[in-house]
Amino acid sequence: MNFYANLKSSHSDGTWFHWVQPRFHKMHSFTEHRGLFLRMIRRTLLAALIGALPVVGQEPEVSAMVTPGKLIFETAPGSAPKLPAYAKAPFGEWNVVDGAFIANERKGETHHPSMRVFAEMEDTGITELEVRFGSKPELSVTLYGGAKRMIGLTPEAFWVRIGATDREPAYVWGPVRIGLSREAWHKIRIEVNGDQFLVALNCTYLISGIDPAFSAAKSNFAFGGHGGGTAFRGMKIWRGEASAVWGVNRPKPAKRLSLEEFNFVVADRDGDGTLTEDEYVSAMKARAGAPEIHARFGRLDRNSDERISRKEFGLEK
Ligand SMILES: [Ca+2]
Ligand SMILES: [Ca+2]
Repeated sequence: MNFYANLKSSHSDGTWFHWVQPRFHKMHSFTEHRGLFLRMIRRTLLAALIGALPVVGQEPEVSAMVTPGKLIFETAPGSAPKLPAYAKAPFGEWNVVDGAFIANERKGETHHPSMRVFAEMEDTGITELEVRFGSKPELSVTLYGGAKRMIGLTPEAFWVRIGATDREPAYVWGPVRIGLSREAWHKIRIEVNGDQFLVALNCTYLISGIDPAFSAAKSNFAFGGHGGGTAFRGMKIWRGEASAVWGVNRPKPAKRLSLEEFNFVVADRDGDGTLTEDEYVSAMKARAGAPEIHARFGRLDRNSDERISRKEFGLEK
C-alpha cells in the first residue's frame, strides 16, 4: 500500500522519529554486574580469580557479557581537518575538530550526512564511542558487513534496528525511553558474542537480545547525523571473550517490534495507544507541513474519531 511505502521511505531518510512513549526495560548498570561478579567470587572462594577483576576506571569498563581483550582499533584522527585513511564520507561535509568527526549537511543533498569507518569487529568483542547531537538531534551508529545493525539515538529514545533494504527483514529491538542532554557527549557501547548482543548508553545496559544478524560479518561502521554539528569521537574496538558473569544474570531480552509497530509506538507520544493528527503529523518531522500528510491522516482515520487506532494503522485485524 502507498501509505506503507511512504512510511518506509520517510523512515529511510531519517525523518520519522520524533518522540517515543514510555517503555521501560530493566536496566543493568555496570556497577550492578561488578557487584554480582564480586559476590560470585566470594561465594566460591576462588581467590585466584581476583587477579582477573577489571580495574575500575580502566577502559573499557567492567563488562557484563564480554571480557575485553586486546584493543584492535582506535580512531585517532588528531586535529587535522582531513579525514584519515580508514574513513570515507559519501554524504555530508565531514571535518575533524579536536579529534572528533563533525558532520554537517551538504547543500542540495537529500541523504543525511554519513561517514564509514572501515574497522572490523570480531565475533566476540566490544565497540565504544562517544556521540553528541547536532542541530537535528537524531544520530545513528550502524554496524555493516553481513547485515545491517543500526543503533539509533534521539534525546528521547534508543533502539537497535535490524535490516534496512527491501530484501532484508526490518524490525527493531526497543525502543527504550530515555532523557538525554542535547549538548553533552554520550557514550554508546556495543557488545557482541556470536548472535548475542548487548548495548549500553552512558554505562547503563539498555537493550539486549539474541539475533543472528549480530553473528554476521562486522566489517565497517557508519556514523549518521542530521542537521549540523553531529559529532563522533573516541571509537575503540576490543576483541573479547565470553564473560563468566553473563550466564548468571542475563537481562531479559528487549522487546522486538515490527518496523510498522515501532513507527506507531514512537509517534504515540502520550502512549494512549492511538495517534492524534498532531502526533501523526509531528512524526513526519521534515514533511510535517506537507498537505498530503494531513490528507493521509484523514484517510487512515476511517471512523472519523480524530484518532488513528492500531487497527486503522494496520497493526491489528
Ligand atoms: Ca497518542
Ligand atoms: Ca479513528
